Amino acid sequence: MKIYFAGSIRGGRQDAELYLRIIEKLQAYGTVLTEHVGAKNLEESGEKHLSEKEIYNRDMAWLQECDVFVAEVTQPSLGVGYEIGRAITLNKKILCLFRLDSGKSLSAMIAGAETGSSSFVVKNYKEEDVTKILSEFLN
Ligand code: 6IA
Repeated sequence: MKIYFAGSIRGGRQDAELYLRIIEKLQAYGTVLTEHVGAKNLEESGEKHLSEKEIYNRDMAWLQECDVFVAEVTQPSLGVGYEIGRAITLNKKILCLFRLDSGKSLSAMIAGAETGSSSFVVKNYKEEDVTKILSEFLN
């Protein structure tokens, strides 16, 4: 299974370590195409050598290629919102994870996009629930 994981980069890296822990759990189900999203130091992960265009084109190719799309949406990010919109158009199976205890409120454009079917799921979660949520969504 090819998994596209989305998380904030320029929107703010406060949750980067959490992204890495989610990515490690996702790797039990298949290949995470976007491993760098959880990298402690993105500059060291090689992203620095790519132009904006190269990053965009590569990410869009991965988005087309993926079987499932998982986003951690607590830290607002233009890029993640854009990727979710594109993933919907591509009819991908989508899981958005939002931490209620963050004190933030999720954009209505994500919370309201839920279809009620298994193809677009928004979960208010705590980190201890991630294993169970991923198992329900991916199995
Ligand atoms: O707007 P944001 O930067 O927060 O958008 C984050 C989302 O867009 C992630 O889910 C990524 O899939 C994608 N994305 C945005 N920027 C990059 C990137 N730049 N590399 C890979 N994916 C990206 C690296 C720049 C770095 C040297 C700071």
